[in-house]
Order: sequence, then structure tokens, then C-alpha cells
Amino acid sequence: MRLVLVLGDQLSADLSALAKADKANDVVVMAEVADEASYVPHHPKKIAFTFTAMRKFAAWLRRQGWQVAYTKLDDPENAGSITGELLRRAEEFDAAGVVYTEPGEWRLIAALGDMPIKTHCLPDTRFIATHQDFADWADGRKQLRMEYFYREMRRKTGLLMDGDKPEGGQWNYDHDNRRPAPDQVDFGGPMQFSPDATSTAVLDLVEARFADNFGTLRPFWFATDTGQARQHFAHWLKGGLPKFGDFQDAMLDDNRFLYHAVIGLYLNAGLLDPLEVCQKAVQAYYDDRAPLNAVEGFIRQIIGWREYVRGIYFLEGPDYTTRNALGHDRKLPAVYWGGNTKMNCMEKAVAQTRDEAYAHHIQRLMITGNFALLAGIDPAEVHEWYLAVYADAYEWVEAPNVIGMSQLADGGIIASKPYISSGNYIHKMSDHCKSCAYRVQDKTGADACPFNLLYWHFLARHRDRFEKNPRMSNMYRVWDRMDTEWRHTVLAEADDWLARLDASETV
Ligand code: FAD
Ligand code: DLZ
Ligand code: SF4
Repeated sequence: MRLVLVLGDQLSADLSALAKADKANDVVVMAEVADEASYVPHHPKKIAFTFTAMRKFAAWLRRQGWQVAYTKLDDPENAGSITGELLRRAEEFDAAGVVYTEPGEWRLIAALGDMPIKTHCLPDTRFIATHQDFADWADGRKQLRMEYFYREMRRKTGLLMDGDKPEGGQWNYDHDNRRPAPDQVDFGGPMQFSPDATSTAVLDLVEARFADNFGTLRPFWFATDTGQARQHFAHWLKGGLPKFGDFQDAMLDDNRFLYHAVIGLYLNAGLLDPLEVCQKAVQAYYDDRAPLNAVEGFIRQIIGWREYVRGIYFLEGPDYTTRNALGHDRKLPAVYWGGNTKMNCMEKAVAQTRDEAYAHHIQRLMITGNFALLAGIDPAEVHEWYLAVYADAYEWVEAPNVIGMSQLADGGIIASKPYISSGNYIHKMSDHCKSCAYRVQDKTGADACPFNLLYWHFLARHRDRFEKNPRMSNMYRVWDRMDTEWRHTVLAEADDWLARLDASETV
């Protein structure tokens, strides 16, 4: 007999390791372990979600006739790590080896590969592109543009294809998808589930063991099995999808989810299947229940961005998370852990992250990410923060988004220019500036929006790198046209503001 490892983000009935195993003889190993629960200080909701979904998946496997050796976190025999648990179980069952599906983090791939026992690693078939598909696509290209990869995935899946042409004649309807925040949101947000006996026991455990981690544990409303996740998705398809495209980039003080699907955590843990959710969204378009711009925008995020960032993570290798092309070295300020700030946009994004273990893409990219990049924060610290605080965060998807897309620390593999903006963009896409202590219109002075000061500070300090970039040279021309004294004032005020940030003043 062999052991079959199922990790906390591999909770899928069609997992390759299960497909290759023998139900009559093999033993499934699942373990809640200190190493996985603390390699970053995960949000308590993420830990509660993972453990509850693991326990329910184990119960489901047993109902299907599998023998499951499940270790709870507080089991006195718990070896504390995935490899430790496998070796303990191998001895217990006198196993000939371990079969597993490739994990989504280099850290664990290396640890499993180094075990003193026979192992068989299978590809993770829950993705549309294999590592080889991505490597073949990337081979010989000067720039790895997501848009071209996405077209390959459209062809491969046949989603929104009319023969060999894209449905509606265009591959991408993004220009229809950038409307500012609406006055009213007619979707009530994600479906919320009451805790059951399994999650209640886990919540008590997490409360006792992870009380010091950043993040609010209760109320806990996530779906924790495939049935619930499908219900949640059906609810969103009906109420959220039709306007998903229009307001994808919008942000509101009093609405944390707008029309977003809030499915990242379910897809990444294996409770939802990426192809299945895309097929359902496409069917909604063919049934006239959602417009093309919304459906195309949605599937692009999944068969495009999600597959693409995974391809980059595995193509670039284990050192990707240590890259720091811009040489940024500022410590992550306390505001990321809920410290006081006068910046309303940052306060709102961090507060919702603390409460929900969730923020949508533009909050991650253009508020917390934009701020970190403009302020020159060490990308390794930024990476660790994002990996810890979001319920959908696993390194294969988080690192390319943070190190690559958001912080440009990979030198521009994913983004051809930095995702930076002054306060003006945030003002256009949100209602945050209306109730901020800073004034978004002010470019200098005591009340000037820090994003305005830091935007020019960033451009000035990275002039050598960016001034020849055709998509940025315009901004340098604007800067150069400004009066010298004004430019000195901006840079001096930005330096002063950053010094106060470093001194832990409330700024
Ligand atoms: P929706 O907006 O409803 O989109 C639907 C789905 O599309 C998402 O659930 C996700 O699976 C996929 N998707 C959309 N954009 C991306 C993207 N850029 N990369 C990969 N998948 C995408 N996503 C994660 O799953 N885990 C992370 O740890 C993560 N970290 C991020 C960090 C930064 C700095 C940025 C800019 C983005 C990050 N993303 C991450 C991508 C994106 O922000 C989230 O997938 C999304 O906000 C999840 O919310 P949702 O399910 O409501 O998404
Ligand atoms: C995220 C997570 C947490 C918090 N805990 C566990 C755990 O105790 N046991 C487990 O098998 N998986 C856990 N996970 C998910 C893993 O961290 C994930 O499988 C790896 O990071 C690879 O993506
Ligand atoms: Fe954010 Fe500046 Fe607007 Fe305040 S004024 S909410 S700091 S963008």
C-alpha cells in the first residue's frame, strides 16, 4: 500500500493523486500542521477556512470509501510538518511510498522531494495550461504578454469562440470595463453561510491558537465545501456577473465586494473548478443573462490571468520571491497591520482585509500595492504581507501578482510599466477621497494627498530606469515642464512625509 497526500489546497474530487490511487489498499493522508499554519502569520479566517474545508473533504472521502488518516492540529502525535506527518504515517501503515499532486509552492515541492521514502509526484491537472504548455508558449518571446497567452487559452478551451474567431469579433472588452464607482450597488454581495458543527470546532481551535495573528475571525461566513461553493457561485452568477465588467475597477467606502465573485479562495483550495465556472458564465451569456463584456472580462481573469501567473511562477523558479529590481528597502509600515493613518483609502483597504481576509483586485493593486511601490517598501516584506492576509493567497498566484505585477521587483517580466498612480486615479474610481483628511486636489502643502507627493518622488528617484520607457516618457516631460522650485518642494515634502511614516507618526 501507498500513502496518498492531500494538501489543504487540493480539496478536489478529481485530484490527480486520488485518480492514480487504489481505494481498496491506499491510505489518504491529510494533516493540519504547525508548519503550514505558521510559515507566514496567516489571517485567522484563512486558517479556519482551510482546516474546516479539509475536515469536510476528509469526511466526504470516507463516505466515498477511502481510508483517511487525518491529523488535527491539537493531536499530541502531530509531527508539525507535512513531511513529518508522512514519515510518521509511513511507519504506522508500513507504506511502500507516497503519491502526491505537485504542491503550489516551491518550498513544499523541495521538502517533499527530499523525503527519505519513495515518492511519486503527479502534475496538478486542475489547471488549463501544463508547465510544458506555458514553457512552449514563452519560448523565444521577448515579452510574455498575458493578452497573447489568453488567446491561446481561449482557443484551447473553445470558450467564447465562434469557430476560430472570438465571440463578438474582439478578444478583449476591457475598454468597456472601467467605469467609476456607481452610486448604488444592486447586488447584495457574496452568499454567507452560518458556521456548522465542523467550523465551530475549528473556530474555537483557531481562536485559541492564533489569537495574535492580524485579522478578525468572526463572523465566519465562507463556504467550506464544494456544494456550498457552487451555491455561492450560482448566487453571484445571477446577481453579480451582469455588472461585473462595468464596475470591476470601482471602490466604495461602504461596499466591500461590489460585483466581485469572491471565488479566489474556493478556486485555489479546489472547491470550485476553474473551467466549470467559466463554462457556467459563458452559458449565462448565450442565455442572455449577462452581457459579453462581463463574461469575457470574467473568463479572462481565470483562463487568462490566473493561468498566466501560475505559468510565470513555475517558469521563473524558487528565487522569484527574493527579487528586488528597484532596490526598495523601506520596512513595511504599521498601517498595513491596522496602525492609524489619515489616508482614508489605505484605512479602508486594510480594515476590510482585517475583517474579511479579502480585498478586490484594484484595492490590492492600486491602493495597498501602489502605496508600497511609491513608498519604496522592501518587496519581500510586501510579498509576505499579501501571502498572510488574504484567504486566497498561495505563493504560486500571490508572488507573481505582488513581486511582478504590483511591485515590478522582477524587473518587468509581467508588467511593462509600474502600476503607479497619484491620488487622481483613486479619486476617479472611488468615493474614498470625499471623507479623507488629505485633499486629493492638493499637490503640495500640509494637506496634500500623499499619493500625489510620492508619485513624483518615485518617478524622480527611478528616472534612469523609466524615462526611456515609451509609456512613461510623457510623465517625465510633464515633470520637467514644472517650475524648479515646485519640483524641489514636492520632493522635500515627500521626503518629510516618508520620514514621519518611518518614525511611526500617524500620517
Ligand atoms: P474577481 O474579481 O471576481 O475575479 C474572478 C477570479 O479571477 C478570481 O477569483 C481569480 O481566481 C481570478 N483572477 C483575477 N485576477 C487575477 C490575477 N491577477 N491573478 C490570478 N487570478 C486572478 N489572487 C489570488 O487568487 N491569490 C492571491 O494571493 C492574490 N494576490 C494578489 C496580490 C496583488 C498585489 C494583486 C494585484 C492581485 C492579487 N490576486 C490574487 C489577484 C486578484 O486580486 C484576486 O484573484 C481577486 O481579487 C480575488 O477576488 P475575487 O474572487 O472576487 O475576484
Ligand atoms: C494554507 C494552509 C494552512 C493554513 N494549513 C495547512 C495545513 O495545516 N495542512 C495542509 O495540508 N495545508 C495547509 N495549507 C495549505 C498549504 O499551505 C498549501 O498546500 C501549500 O502552501 C502549497 O500551495
Ligand atoms: Fe487616498 Fe489621497 Fe484620496 Fe486620501 S486623498 S483617500 S490618501 S487618494
